[in-house]
Amino acid sequence: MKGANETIIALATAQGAGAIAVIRLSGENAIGLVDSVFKPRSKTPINTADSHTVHLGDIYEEGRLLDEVLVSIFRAPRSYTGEDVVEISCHGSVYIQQQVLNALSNTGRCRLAEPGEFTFRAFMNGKMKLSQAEAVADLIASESATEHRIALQQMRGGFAQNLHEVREQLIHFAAMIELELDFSGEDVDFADYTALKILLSDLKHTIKQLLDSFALGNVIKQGVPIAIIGAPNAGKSTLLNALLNEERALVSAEAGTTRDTVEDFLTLQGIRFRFIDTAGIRDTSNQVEKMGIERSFERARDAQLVLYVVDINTPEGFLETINHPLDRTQLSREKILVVWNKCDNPNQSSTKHIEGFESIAISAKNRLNLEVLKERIVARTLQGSANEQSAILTNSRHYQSLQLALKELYTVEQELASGSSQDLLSISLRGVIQHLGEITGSVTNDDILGSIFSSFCIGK
Ligand SMILES: Nc1nc2c(ncn2[C@@H]2O[C@H](COP(=O)(O)OP(=O)(O)OP(=O)(O)O)[C@@H](O)[C@H]2O)c(=O)[nH]1
Ligand SMILES: [Mg+2]
Repeated sequence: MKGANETIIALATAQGAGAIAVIRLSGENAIGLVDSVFKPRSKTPINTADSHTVHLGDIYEEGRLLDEVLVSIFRAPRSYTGEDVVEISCHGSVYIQQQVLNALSNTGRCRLAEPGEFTFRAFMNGKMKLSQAEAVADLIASESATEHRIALQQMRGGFAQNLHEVREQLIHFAAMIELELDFSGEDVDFADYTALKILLSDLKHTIKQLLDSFALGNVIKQGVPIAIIGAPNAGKSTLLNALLNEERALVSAEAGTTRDTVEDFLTLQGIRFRFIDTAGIRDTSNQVEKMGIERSFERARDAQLVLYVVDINTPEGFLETINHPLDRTQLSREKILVVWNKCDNPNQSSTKHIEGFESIAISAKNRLNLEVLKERIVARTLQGSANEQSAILTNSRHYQSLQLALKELYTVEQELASGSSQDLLSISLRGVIQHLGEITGSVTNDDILGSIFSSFCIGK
């Protein structure tokens, strides 16, 4: 999804002849934008209206009445997305609804929302809880999404439930240990310590994996970074433009055109990518170009995948050039996808296989093989990261809770190993339960009591 500050617009309900359709806008200038085409009956402009108010009036485009509508105002942060939101309920035919939508987008001050983008914004603005994590899939996926979307969805679901189940078991153990305290002196073991150790070790593994996944979770929110690297004139900027389908970066036959990095978002198969065009890498005495090249290295290092663009007509220096960023940035070879560009030239030499690198032949200029390249980018991204993990952590609060839980968990393990007393053990175990509870729901001591009474009938 593109710029987060833009106002977005979409038809929010099903449309049909005679039905009422709701057009929703969200963003900084949503209210001002609607104000520019809306004449309220009350004569008081909606610009000054309070949050959660409804206004009857007419929508005009260039003096022409389009429809009589109801306009609902929701001011930030008290709205679905957390931004200023306007909902326009209009009637009339599908044609009229479309006209109203067009009148708003024709102002040039908003753009059509991508699928799930309202939810995405709600999530980014902290309007959504973990229990709604399934919606995260929607926010990054397009409606036409494929099995990758399902894969992502599955990755995202589940982990809260898993932690919840482990927490329940820990509560049971804590209850047993506390019971032993009540019977102290009688040397009875209610708790199965072997089972507890296994459970803790599994939990440790799960938490570590979740903590590791946080980097990827963040990456998904920010867009998976894909750096476009290579020698000057290889066609990096042309490739960026071709992928984005717009003239985003300057292209010229002169080597050293791109000095600073240029980046933009593109959603492929439901995954949000951030493509970064960089300055061509070469030895130069020009200070500005040098600084640009320094940036190219940085972007390559931070990227999830590096598209290393090589002009197929001048592939000779390939290994020297590629070794340069490899040496400089400790870039791992697995992160590189070699893109042989300019494959439209009839006199070109054939592509060379380079040991240790996956490569693909395209023509950025003539848009040859671009779809294959996109597919490889998606596949490499899923294979490189997502597939290894069953769940992705995206919330920094959960990240902190899990870190604390892990710390307490180490304490419990130490105490178990050193044969600490039950009361110490119970305190640290409760610590783990507490921090897990911060993610899955609240924990009270009643939970522990409840478990005692439900699983045990003391005194009977
Ligand atoms: N024939 C052909 N020419 C291409 C292709 N891609 C890019 N070019 C041309 O190659 C030249 C350089 O393209 P750019 O996209 O500016 O190259 P760059 O890698 O961004 O170059 P720097 O910014 O200088 O590092 C331009 O004249 C492009 O039109 C291609 O697929 N085929
Ligand atoms: Mg360039």
